[in-house]
Order: sequence, then C-alpha cells, then structure tokens
Amino acid sequence: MMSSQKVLHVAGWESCGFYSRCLSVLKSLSLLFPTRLRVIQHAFPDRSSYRAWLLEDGFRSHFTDPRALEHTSSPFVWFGTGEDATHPPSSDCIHSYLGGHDATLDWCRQFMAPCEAVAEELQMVDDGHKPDHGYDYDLVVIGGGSGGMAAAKEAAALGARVACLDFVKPSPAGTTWGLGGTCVNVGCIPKKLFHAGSLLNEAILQDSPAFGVQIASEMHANEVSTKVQWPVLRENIQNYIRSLNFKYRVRLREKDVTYLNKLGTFKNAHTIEAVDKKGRSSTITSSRFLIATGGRPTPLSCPGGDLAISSDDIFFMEQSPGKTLCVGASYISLECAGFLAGIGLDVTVAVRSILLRGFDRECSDRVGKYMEDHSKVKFRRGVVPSKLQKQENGQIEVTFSDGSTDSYDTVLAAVGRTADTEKLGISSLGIKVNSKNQRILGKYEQTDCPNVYAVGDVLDDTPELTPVAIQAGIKLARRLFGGSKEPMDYVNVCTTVFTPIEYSCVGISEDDAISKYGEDNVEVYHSEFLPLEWSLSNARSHSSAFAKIVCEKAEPQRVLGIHYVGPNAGEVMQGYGVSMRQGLTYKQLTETVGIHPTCSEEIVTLSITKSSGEDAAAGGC
Ligand code: FAD
Ligand code: NA7
Repeated sequence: MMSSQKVLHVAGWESCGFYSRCLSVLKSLSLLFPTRLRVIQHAFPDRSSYRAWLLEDGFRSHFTDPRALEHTSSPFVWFGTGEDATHPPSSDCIHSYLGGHDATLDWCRQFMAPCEAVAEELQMVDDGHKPDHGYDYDLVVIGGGSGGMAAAKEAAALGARVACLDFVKPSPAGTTWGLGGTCVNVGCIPKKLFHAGSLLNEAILQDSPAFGVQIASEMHANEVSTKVQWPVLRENIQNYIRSLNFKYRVRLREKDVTYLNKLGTFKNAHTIEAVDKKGRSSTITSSRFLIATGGRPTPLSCPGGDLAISSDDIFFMEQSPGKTLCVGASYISLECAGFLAGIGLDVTVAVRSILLRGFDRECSDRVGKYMEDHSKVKFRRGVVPSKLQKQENGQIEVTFSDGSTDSYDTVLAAVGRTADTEKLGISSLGIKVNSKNQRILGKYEQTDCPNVYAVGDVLDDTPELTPVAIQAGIKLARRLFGGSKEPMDYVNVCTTVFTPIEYSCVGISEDDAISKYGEDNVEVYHSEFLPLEWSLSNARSHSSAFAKIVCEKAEPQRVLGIHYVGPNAGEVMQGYGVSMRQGLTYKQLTETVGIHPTCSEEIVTLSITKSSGEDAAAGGC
C-alpha cells in the first residue's frame, strides 16, 4: 500500500563527488516537488565504512535485481519507504534498486522530462485508490501475458501488493499451454523459431550449392535435398517454450507477485471470482484491476468452420500439417504460410481482398510476389471458404466462394483475432467494448470503470504487438504506483512481418502519407537491390530486396515512414525506430554513414525519388 510520493534512499561516502552530485540533484527535485519525491540520505564517513556496509555486511544482497548484487561504487540508490534516515540503513525500507550515479541522473531527467500529454494525463479519472484501502491487493492483474506480467512486476517493484491471474482456456481443437500468454506460447516465439527453421532449410537448399557447400552424402551431385522433420522441430521449440514458462513463474515469485493459475471474472468493481482448473472458486478483492487478457483467433464462421485449426494449434501439431490452406491474408496467415512452405509443404493462401491490410501496399505486394515466385506459395485471390467437409481419407474438402473445391490435410484459419472479454463480466461495470472485435475502449489505459485498467491486445485501437503490451503495462504501473505522469506513446512503433522475405516498417505507409498530406506534399525515395548474400545463388537471381522512405516534400523533409523488404528486416529497422522518435529528416538520414556491405545501408543511401520516374533498381555499390 503506498501513496504516489516516491521515496528514494541514497547511500554513499561523504567526500565522493558522484554521491554529492546525485544527492544535490535529488534534493533539489524533492524541494521543488515535495508531494512527488522524498529523499533520504545515508552518508558514510569514508569509502571503507561504506563498502563494509554495502559488501561485507551484505546490504546489497537484500535486493533481487542482479545489478544491485554487482554494485560496488558510490552512490547506491534505491526506492523504498521511511521518514528519516537510519544508520546504517535498514533492509526494512527496501522496495527496489535504482542504480548508481548514471542511472539516478537518468531517472531525474525522466522525472523532469517535458511530456506533451502531461496536461491531458492529469485528466485521468480519480480511481479512488487510497493507501489504507483494506482490499486484499493494491492491484490484481487478469492475464499473465506480455502486458499483464510486465505491469504486475513493475507495480510490485514499486511497492504495490500485486496478484496476477493467468488461465488458458483450451482452443476449440483442445490445445492448451503454460504461463506467459500468446507471445511465448502461440505467437512470436514459436512463429519466429519455425520461421528460422524454414530459412535454414531454404539456405541449405538454395544458397549452399553456390557457396560450394555440399552435404557429405550428396557429394556426387551439385545439388542438395533436405527433409525437415516436423516432430523434431516442434519438440525442440516446445521444450524451449516450457523452459520460458518456468522462468516466468520464477520471475513473478522473485518480484513478489502472487501468481494464481485461475480464471478471473468480475463480480463488482473491487471483487473478482477466481476459479482454478478443478473448478474450485474463491473471491479476491483489490483496489485496482488491470485487464490484460489479450485476444484469441476468430473462428471461421462458414459451415464446417470448426474443422479448421488456428495459430493456437499449429505449433503443437504432433505431425507435419501436410498440404495446408491458410485462410486470411494478413500478418499471421502469411507468416504461417511462409514457414510451412519454407519447410517444404504444399501451401495455399485464400485471400479475401488484399495482402497485409494496413501495411504499405507496394511492399505488401512485393512480399506476396516473393512468396509466390520464390517460396511457391499458391494464392487464391478473391475467395473465401464457404464450406469445409471432412473426407473419408482424413483430408478436409474446402468449397470456395467461387464454387471451386480442393482438399487439404490442414486448414488454418487466420482471419483476425477477437479480444478475450466475453466472459469477464465487465459489462455490469459499465466497461464498453468495440462491438467488432470486443476490444475494450479506454483512454490512457483506463476503462469506463475508473479503478479498472486495460493493456495489450485487449485494449482497442492499439497495435497488437508484444513490446507495445509490455511498455504500456510498465508505464501504466509507473503512473499508478510510481507517481509518473508519462502516458504510453503508441506512435512510430516498429514492426516486422516474418514472411519468407521479411518486411519491416516504422511510421506510415506511402498510401497513408498521400491520403493524409496529399500527393504533391509527399516525396518517396526508393531502391530495389540484390542483397550481397544472395548474389552467388541462381535460385535468388530473380528476387530482390527493397527499401523506401516516405518524406514530407517540404524542407526539412521530415521522414514519415521507413519500409524495408529483405533479409533480417527486424534487425534492420529497430535502430531507425529510435531516430523516428526524434523527428528524423531525410538530410539526417543521408548524412549518416552506412555500414558496408549491408542491406541496412540502402536506407541511408536512398537517392532515387519515385517522382523522378527513374528505376528503383538503378543504384549500385
Ligand atoms: P496475451 O499475451 O494474449 O496474454 C493474455 C493472457 O490472459 C493469456 O495467457 C490468457 O490465457 C489469459 N487470460 C485470458 N482471460 C483470462 C481470465 N479471465 N483469467 C485469467 N487469465 C486469462 N507480436 C510481436 O510483437 N511480434 C511478433 O512477431 C508477433 N507474432 C505473433 C504471431 C502470432 C501467431 C500471434 C497470434 C501473435 C503475434 N504477436 C506478435 C502478437 C503478440 O503475441 C501479442 O500482441 C501479445 O502477446 C499481447 O500480449 P497481451 O499481454 O495483451 O495478451
Ligand atoms: P488481421 O490483421 O485482422 O487480418 C485478418 C485477415 O483475415 C485479413 O487478411 C482479412 O481480410 C482476412 N479475413 C477476415 N475475415 C475473413 C473471412 N471471413 N474469410 C476470409 N478471410 C478473412 O489479423 P491477423 O490474425 O493476421 O493479425 C492480428 C494481429 O495479431 C496482427 O496485427 C499481429 O500484430 C498479431 P481483409 O483484408 O479484411 O479482406
């Protein structure tokens, strides 16, 4: 139980310059903002008495943060409780470790940072939280996925009493998994590992002969063949995921978060019913709640739709999915189609309208063309399944909306996701959802019931991405329990589509820039190029990578979007994302010296404008 005032303890030896500097900055802040910060100083007469207390007497060993356990210098700064200094400092006053001189000054900068939304943020509705509220917890988080766990750990580190419920309802096909939510169990992690497996297979098959690599048993021929053993790949990935499930449990315990493997449902604004897997029910009360229940795949609604599996099932299949139809043409469908084709399966994608709605059209079409030409994925455009029927041989016959039929071993539906809010009991609390996807409506992660908050995929109008859920959860916890005024910034979030040719971007698409600013006000620089690592392989000779930046035409040509289609796209884009947050201009980009020979350097050397009509493939080394 705590108020929003931060209490910072600063220990060091008196003549240490770093200690004095930190102390004077912190004291000034506490003088200026007495309701937000109290500083308690612990001065030691000299270096040896300080180190004896910190190291030999083992004060630092009371912290769980590994950085604290390594800390030897002065000052040593931590969040805690207390009114006055005790000497030596007592371990009773500890909440969490902040750091030494640099970390403390960084924290002070953050404390003072001007923030556009601060004024608005102050308009968050008072949720009635009081230190002496009398409920079981300060915060109960419903959903132990990316956002929920991050928020729970941060709130606990800030001194709040926190419980986190995580309960996995089996998919319609009966698949279930462990702690950690979508990302670790049925999302980013298994997807990226299957993708890595498929890239490896492709590199061996298509690139290795050109680099003179031959598999020993095939040395008589200048070609190699491979067979990906699905059960081995699946088992190794699942073992890795199980190790992560275990780690997450340990981390929650280390951070003093009570983990409950129970399904939560609201009874009223301060009470939930928690039911375990044996059906045993209990009641938990809390001053504040955070809904972080994520989403689940939307099922196929056509007759026989229940024969289709979803991304909740594909990573657990005991045997190879075989000939597969992926229904849907966005992120998840194309990624799954990509890795299945990459490990050698016969894959078709049913495309209702366009590929990758919401992404840059030109780049999305390049992804599709590469998958079609290079990965041999078949696209059935302008159709949706109208009926699925099990056949005697075990295959599923799919009738498409154009009347055609085909049979598949597996049908994977990836037609969007629906927020997991239906049985949460939130409507009785006045919490509104978007009727199209059941995602919760809210501002600054606060719902219409002021003491109930929401982060991650369950919150409407935010990108469905793990780092977004994590950062929103952490920032919310800091606002609720750490006195922060910083809202989550959902703008300029980088993302990557892990298709056989990867596509990453930050900022807006060319199409969106034109509709927002007008064609005459937008300049596009682009380049089509052959990544050096592809240059020896005949199998790659018809493919190319692509980079484009979308800028305002007027000086200083602010960059509105960066798009890249090629190898290692996620690795390429992350750093540009940092620059975009600082208001990157075209000049700043091109004044940056590239790293040669890389694909990323294409982005800092882009010079051909689309408006010039010159061929995007005209550049060179
Ligand atoms: P989740 O991680 O979904 O966690 C919600 C948790 O709450 C679940 O464990 C659920 O079982 C539990 N729960 C639900 N209801 C209750 C209840 N009533 N009581 C208790 N527990 C409950 N994002 C990326 O950034 N990069 C990627 O490469 C990427 N790839 C993806 C690939 C796939 C196939 C999918 C499906 C998603 C991918 N995502 C990716 C998205 C990412 O996984 C999600 O954005 C992220 O997991 C959302 O986190 P969350 O905390 O909102 O919810
Ligand atoms: P999206 O991005 O919502 O895309 C859903 C796709 O499924 C999209 O191509 C839709 O086509 C298509 N769709 C939707 N309904 C149908 C039906 N009934 N039949 C056939 N095709 C359909 O969902 P994803 O699952 O790919 O990704 C969700 C998020 O999860 C994503 O942002 C990642 O961050 C993680 P449309 O373009 O609407 O015609």
